[in-house]
Amino acid sequence: MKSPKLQKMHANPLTQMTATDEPLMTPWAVDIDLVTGAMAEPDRVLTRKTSDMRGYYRDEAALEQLIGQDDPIHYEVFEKHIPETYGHLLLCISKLYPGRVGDECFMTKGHYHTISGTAETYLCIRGTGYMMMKTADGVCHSEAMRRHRMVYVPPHWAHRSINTGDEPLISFCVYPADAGHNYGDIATEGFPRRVFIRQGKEVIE
Ligand code: S6P
Ligand code: ZN
Repeated sequence: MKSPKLQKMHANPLTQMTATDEPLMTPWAVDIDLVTGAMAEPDRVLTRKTSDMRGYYRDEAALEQLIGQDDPIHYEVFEKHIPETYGHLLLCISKLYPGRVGDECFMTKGHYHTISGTAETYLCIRGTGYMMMKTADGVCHSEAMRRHRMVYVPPHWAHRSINTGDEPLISFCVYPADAGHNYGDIATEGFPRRVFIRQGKEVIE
């Protein structure tokens, strides 16, 4: 448990205090298979099942049907333990499974960062889809995701991954460790565009 003084210093970059004020972290490394996206020995795995996605898809009946069948996993996030304080970088593997809710492609919930002025990079390792992004004043922008493509999510953009393919959409993500996740605002606002597969073709509307 950090002292209140240390937490305050890290919450405010203007103090010019850095993560080196914390106990010194020993450098470390992790093996990530760039073909399968598997992270060796993650410290934490966040799993979101279909039943965690109520309220996110257009076709609520189709979602309930899927939950009633076998409530499949929508996505998993594999992380290493890193302090969520100013100066550190969080890294994770995000694995979004293929699937449809009705004809809408499986997607992540999406979020703004709690510290809105923090960016994120997604390096796509496998799969195909989109990164759907939106600002608080309603500007929407999507970028294609495919193997070897990196998407830069600038500060102040809510972001959601969408899997349009038949295999997992896997990305390596890096972002400031104190960024935090704000799910509430984008859940209320919604993203202006959704992605569907109809008669074998992508439809964005
Ligand atoms: C974290 C980063 C990803 C997502 C993950 C799941 O900032 O953007 O690790 O957390 O793709 O998405 P979500 O919207 O449920 O957090
Ligand atoms: Zn993020």
